[in-house]
Amino acid sequence: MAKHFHLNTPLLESVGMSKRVGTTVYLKMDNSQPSGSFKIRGIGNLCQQLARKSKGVVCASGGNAGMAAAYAARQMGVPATIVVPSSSPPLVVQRLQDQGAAVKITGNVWDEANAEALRLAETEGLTYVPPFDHPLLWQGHSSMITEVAASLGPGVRPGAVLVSVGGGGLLCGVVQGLKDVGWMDVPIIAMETVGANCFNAAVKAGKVVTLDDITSEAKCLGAKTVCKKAFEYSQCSELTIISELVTDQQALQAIETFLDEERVLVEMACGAGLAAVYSGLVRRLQDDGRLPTLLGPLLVVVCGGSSVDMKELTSLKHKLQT
Ligand code: PLV
Repeated sequence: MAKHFHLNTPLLESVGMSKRVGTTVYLKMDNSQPSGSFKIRGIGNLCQQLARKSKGVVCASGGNAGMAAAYAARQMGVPATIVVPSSSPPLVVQRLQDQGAAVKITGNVWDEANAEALRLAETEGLTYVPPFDHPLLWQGHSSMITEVAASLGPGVRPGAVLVSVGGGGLLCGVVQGLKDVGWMDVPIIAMETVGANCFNAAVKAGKVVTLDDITSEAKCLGAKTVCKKAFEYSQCSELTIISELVTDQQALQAIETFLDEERVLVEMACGAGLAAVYSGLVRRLQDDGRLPTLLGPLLVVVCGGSSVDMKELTSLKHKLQT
């Protein structure tokens, strides 16, 4: 049995992005994880620790946490039930089933699917796998920063890190990783889409708030409430976390540019992060003095995602053009 389920992913220099930002941009290619996203780092870690002897795991997911849970469960020979909201496209259901999981569609948004997953854990005695709110997830996700530190080599550190935020698990993992390697002062740009902006709403309100609804097409960013830890980090004076929003149109455009320039297809959740570069936001933050003029490279976490194929991309284009 392998020690972990995730891979050490490549760190690639992006010529196209570097040109736009005016400093070297490195892409941490977590789209190339076996489950299609970074999620396997944390969920693999959590499943290894909590689900080895389980009679089954249950996870509520916009898609990618479910893919990771299904993948980890299959590796461990444990059955997986994944609860997805009706907003997840059919291709996600198919991919989860192909991964060997039983799929249940409940509710319109992730929070409703999660209530059902918690109920199933209770009534069926299954191990509940949270998609973003658990220290074992953050510990697993932090491995991506340790890998980046090893790839960059001694003496090189990023000028900033760019991530997408859904429920905040990736953000918490990145913060933990930065702490682990002594890069706690490196600013983090935390990106969401308008309509899936629970972190930004919490930062603005000065407390954790619950969104009325998820109106963005970035369904995998669609948690209505950010995890408490992510909010606490946003309030921590030792950290610089810049919370910003892009529109769905900007996220979609970013996916297309990334496909053209890097030859990799990612989903909207990831497009939200990439859009910070392609829409000129990173440059603007520097011009406004909110982000220091980057001396070190910009590290972009390519979180990936399985909720996309050419058909889904075309359908998104139609939806967002009107
Ligand atoms: N997606 C979760 C939560 O959905 C899920 O169930 O798959 N990038 C991608 C490709 C993602 O799938 C997610 C989360 C994120 C970024 C954001 O990560 P988080 O939730 O840890 O902030 C509701």
